[in-house]
Amino acid sequence: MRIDIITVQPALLDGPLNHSMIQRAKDKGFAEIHIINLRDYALNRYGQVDDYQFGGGAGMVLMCEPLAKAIDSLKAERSYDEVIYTSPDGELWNQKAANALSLKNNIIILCGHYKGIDERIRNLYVTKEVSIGDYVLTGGELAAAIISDSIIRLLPGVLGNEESALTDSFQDGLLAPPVYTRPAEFRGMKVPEVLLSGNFKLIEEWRMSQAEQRTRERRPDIYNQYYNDTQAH
Ligand code: 6GU
Repeated sequence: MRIDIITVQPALLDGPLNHSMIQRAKDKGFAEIHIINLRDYALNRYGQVDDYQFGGGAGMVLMCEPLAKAIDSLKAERSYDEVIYTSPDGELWNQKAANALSLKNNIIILCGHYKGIDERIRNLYVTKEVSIGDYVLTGGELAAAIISDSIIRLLPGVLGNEESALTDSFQDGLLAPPVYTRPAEFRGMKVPEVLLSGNFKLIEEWRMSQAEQRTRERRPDIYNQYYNDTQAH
């Protein structure tokens, strides 16, 4: 899979996508991430990529021409499955959306900045608008990193244990159950007996009931969805 991220702040993406699991996914050839500096497509030698908004008001808007040039030059090389725009007014990002995008080959992520991008670019090029939550960020770069991370870790082979993505929180519609490691007793607190029993059927039942209980208590919205889905089967 290839992800091209168009941004006016490439440095913000240096850290999060160049370490740990995502770096390993790139090293192993499962994912390619290319950071495109929008200023390489600036209008003039001053590097201009934004301008005041028509109608007045505070805040700059990313201009049509640099964005169109940047996207066109990528599209001249290969076809893209999605052009994603990161913005607080997009659709809320979730595991289902990450699963769907992990099946694509090439995607562009356009990072919003300042007041956003000219509406005509959204109409002409953008196929999907994504928000990562109901709060405002200074720019879309951190959102692009989160979107990329959540997609790439789902690609087959990226996680060491193939099963571990399947047992994530949300993957079966529930939050994950509690986990424990050594020591079996810490400051008088013992690991639940069942986990030491070696009885895998009992362990599986315990984990399922813990996951259900935790989801019911913490995220009734998710629990109701899960409950309705399992009743329907
Ligand atoms: Cl995707 N971008 C910005 N700038 N703010 C956000 C967001 C995205 N998602 C939530 N807040």
